[in-house]
Amino acid sequence: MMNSTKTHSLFFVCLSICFLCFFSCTETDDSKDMYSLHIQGNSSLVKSGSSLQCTYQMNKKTSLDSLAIIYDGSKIQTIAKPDTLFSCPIPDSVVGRKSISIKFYSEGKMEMHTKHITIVSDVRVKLKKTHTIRMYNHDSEAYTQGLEWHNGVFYESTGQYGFSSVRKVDPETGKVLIIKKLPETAFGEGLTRVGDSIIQITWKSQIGYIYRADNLNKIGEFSYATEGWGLCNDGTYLYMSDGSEYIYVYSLPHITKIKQFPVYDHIGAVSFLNELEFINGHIFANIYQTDEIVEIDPRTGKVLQRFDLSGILPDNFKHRNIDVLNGIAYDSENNRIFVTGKNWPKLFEISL
Ligand SMILES: [Ca+2]
Repeated sequence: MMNSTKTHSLFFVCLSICFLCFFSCTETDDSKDMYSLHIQGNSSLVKSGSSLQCTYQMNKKTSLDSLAIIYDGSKIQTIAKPDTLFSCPIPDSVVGRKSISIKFYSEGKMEMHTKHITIVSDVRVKLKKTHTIRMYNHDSEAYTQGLEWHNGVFYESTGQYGFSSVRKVDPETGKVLIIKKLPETAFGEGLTRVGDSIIQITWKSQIGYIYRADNLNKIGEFSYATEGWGLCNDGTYLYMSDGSEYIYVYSLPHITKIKQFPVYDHIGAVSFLNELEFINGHIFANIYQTDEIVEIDPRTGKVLQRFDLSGILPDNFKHRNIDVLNGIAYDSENNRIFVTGKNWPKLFEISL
């Protein structure tokens, strides 16, 4: 027969186990989120400068003192004793994927919930037709990948393995004044002039070349991590495209990557950004495989205007090797814009 002391001990051990189990279960309940956050509407299509309607649900009986709204890492607003439906103001700034976090403050505790949203441009862009002002000759064997105007001549980069080059071209005749061939392994892409130098990038070899602008003698090389498509500069930064919706920003003169930003219109991301040109504070980009050029604000990534160049090359100049529109150049002294295409026999001055 079990003595009464042992019976009592066993009883207390069992009681203790039940007690511990109860409190550990209660602790698990305590760790459950006090709040749930919901964003109303389409979080993948939030207009820059608009307001996002948010709601929260209280999963535990508590007293909410205030909440703070954190947008893209910065606090933008605090609301005391908020209603369950509240507005999150979206700053009129940079487009793309952003985070929005809500910090709930209640009874000395803070709980944060984060959602990801996509900010599109608030600028509703319509396709605008361009007009040809003048037509020039262009080398119909130049697979144009980069075009720039400086001091009365065009600087041009051409592509294709075994045929890539950098060249200086007389605008009036289309005659090639100086040409330097690239290695067989390099596929020439975007090109831009910085001071007395011409900078050219290549498609997949992640190597860029630097030349003297006067004689196109190579004076340096540099590397980068993406594909190289288009290139332009504003005197302080180089802007590079890689066929995606991103533009990569490099500092000058040492070509060091600073950042990248995505380009969006009012519908979504604008990808296949190709040849670039910097004109009056904005970046102009060919959209690969289309007859369109977009105008981009480099401070926000928003598309400001969209231009339709379809039909610019008359049918009687088309031949079997004609490829897509590519190449934008700007003569800032005379405010002239030029465009051409891959293997196009003509080059055009246009008005936007
Ligand atoms: Ca250009």
